[in-house]
Amino acid sequence: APTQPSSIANAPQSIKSVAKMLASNKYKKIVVLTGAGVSCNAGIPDFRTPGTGLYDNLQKYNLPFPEAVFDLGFYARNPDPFVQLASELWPGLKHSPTITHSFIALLEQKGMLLRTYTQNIDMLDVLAGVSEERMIECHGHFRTASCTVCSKPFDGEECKRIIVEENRAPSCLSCKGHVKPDIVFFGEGLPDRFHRLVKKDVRDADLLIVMGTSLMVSPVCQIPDMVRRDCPRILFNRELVGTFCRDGVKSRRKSYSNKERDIFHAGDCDESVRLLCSLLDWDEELDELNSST
Ligand code: CNA
Repeated sequence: APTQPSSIANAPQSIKSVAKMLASNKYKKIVVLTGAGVSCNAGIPDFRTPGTGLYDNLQKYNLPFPEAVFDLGFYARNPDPFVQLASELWPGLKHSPTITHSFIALLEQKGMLLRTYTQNIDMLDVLAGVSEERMIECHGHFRTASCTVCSKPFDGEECKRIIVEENRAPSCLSCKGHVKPDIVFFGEGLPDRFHRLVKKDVRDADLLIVMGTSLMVSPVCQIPDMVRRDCPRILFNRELVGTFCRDGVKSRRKSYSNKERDIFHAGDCDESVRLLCSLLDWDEELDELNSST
């Protein structure tokens, strides 16, 4: 008989349990929720990881507080820090989807994905092949732009050119206010699409997979507490976050406590996803998807 690689034989129980669930054919309405952690391996820093996170590396911008870089009031007075940051991190220029992004696209390909909610603004899920229909970019994206004063739309390509090549904030053609890409700043509302779909999605979800987020930003951080009580919750993250519990202890009841329904696997989400896909024999499909991006 073929021998299994030792990494599979020694896979931790948490990953084995998730593999068993995904292999069972029971879960066809998976809701995925991601944050900056899933893009760290693509070379985009997250916010809050001590040392490497963006909030620890903003000294050169001389900000009064780290969040100012995404603050509407501050942008009106001083758009330069955001413009500099955006020109360095503009999506699609330097960064490619990670294994975790491709895993989400694979779930869609297999007909198991109801929706993926990302807090990221890097558009890597789209590049990985997740369809617009299955995707909610909760904090917006860089494809379109508008005026921060009068909300008038501004050409997205022109906004990119001015920020990346001229390193300045574009001016609104009507009111001369500062234009910015349509990513959600602190104090701004989330896109209509989020509000339109979230309530039904959490009701319909049969499995929740959360990856690479500190669950600190509202209202997205509430999603894990909005799914039905009988919806199992999986967390692939470096640290335990939100209301997730460390050890899931299964019970036969219909309504579970978090302790009973949660599975937490600590570590790098790409490594967790890779191991999971090996157990499921999905690794070839995963690699194929990832190398085509
Ligand atoms: P965050 O608060 O920085 O948290 C990131 C989380 O991911 C932390 O819990 C980390 O421990 C964890 N983490 C980091 N690396 C890994 C890894 N390789 N594997 C597993 N877990 C990891 O970021 P959130 O997304 O929770 O915060 C929400 C903000 C961050 C959103 O508004 C985003 O728009 C914003 N953001 C987005 C990007 C991006 O688009 N790539 C980058 C930086 C910040």
